Amino acid sequence: EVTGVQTCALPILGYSITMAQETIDTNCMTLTRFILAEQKKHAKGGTGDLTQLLSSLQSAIKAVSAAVRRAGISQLFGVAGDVNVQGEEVKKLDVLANDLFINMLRSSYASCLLISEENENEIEVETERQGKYIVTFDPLDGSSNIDCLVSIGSIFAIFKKPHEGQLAPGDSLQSGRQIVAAGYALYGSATMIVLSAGHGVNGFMLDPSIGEFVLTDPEMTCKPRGKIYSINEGYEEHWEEAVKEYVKSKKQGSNPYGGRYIGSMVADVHRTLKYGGIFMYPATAANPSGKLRVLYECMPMAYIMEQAGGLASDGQKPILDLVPKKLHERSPIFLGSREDVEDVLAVIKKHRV
Ligand code: AHM
Ligand code: MG
Repeated sequence: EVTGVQTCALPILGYSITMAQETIDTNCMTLTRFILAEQKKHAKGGTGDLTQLLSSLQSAIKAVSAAVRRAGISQLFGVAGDVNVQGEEVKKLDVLANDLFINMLRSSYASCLLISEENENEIEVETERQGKYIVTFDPLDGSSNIDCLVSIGSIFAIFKKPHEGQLAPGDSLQSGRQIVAAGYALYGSATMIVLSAGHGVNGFMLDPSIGEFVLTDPEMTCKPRGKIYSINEGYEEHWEEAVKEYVKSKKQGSNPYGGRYIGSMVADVHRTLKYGGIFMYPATAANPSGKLRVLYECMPMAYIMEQAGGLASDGQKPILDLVPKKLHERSPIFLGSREDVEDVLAVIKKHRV
């Protein structure tokens, strides 16, 4: 006879997960260490000013990254001039990024002139803090993507003051061939700096546990041909015939290219560098010079691409051969895998004869 409640003893399933052991590399190649080593190798007798400058840029980028990561929480989104719950004025993320870049660069004692996308005029560093470098930058590019959490980035190029003595008008309008170092920071699923100082391209990922950028992508190269084209197709009707023909050709045949367009130049260029392919921002009927700015968008990206074995052209000549006449001058741009860029240039040439 069965009395009482029968209980069925189910075994309690217990298990333990062994988390991947966090290993700490006691000899990791941080960006600062890498720059120091590069300077020793390639700039014997250098003053260390570039190292100092790059280290200030790194500080600005770390702070921008931190701000980007908690923008929603700390109410950085929205319009500049908004007032937060404490009644303090809230700075829009791109204004904050600009302030960070300017303040860090100014206090590096290595720069004399700053050209920012956010400032109509160039910023002259106080005489007592001046160094020999001219820095152009877009502190937070991809503004339309900020509020929806899509990847954004910072872009920069470093030039030298072209002469001794006091700054003179036109010092900031140099050819891209004068660039000393350039790169970008991508605030994506991780924060990454991609940098070149004229000896190839290297990528460093921010390790938040130590607050350092660590070399993760050494000697980056852009493959000679990719399988992705990247352009804002919404403007197709307004492109020149050559661009229409080229983009159409990428969609035809049994093996069409994939289309990808994020709308943040840093993210689109970074993907092009990593996977190959082509990124284009051509002229349109309304904007015969395209949209992207020569000094702090086109040139730094062109420098990285050329250093990685790729190409960057305005449709006629290499972007790095341009000499802008105005600070915020724009240029059409076609950049990426060598063969892909050569293809579009061939179509453009065919249409111009
Ligand atoms: P921004 O400097 O106002 O952010 O504009 C630059 C951005 C680039 O990141 C991107 O490549 C391009 O604008 C996208 O423009 P569009 O929306 O016209 O395709
Ligand atoms: Mg921009």
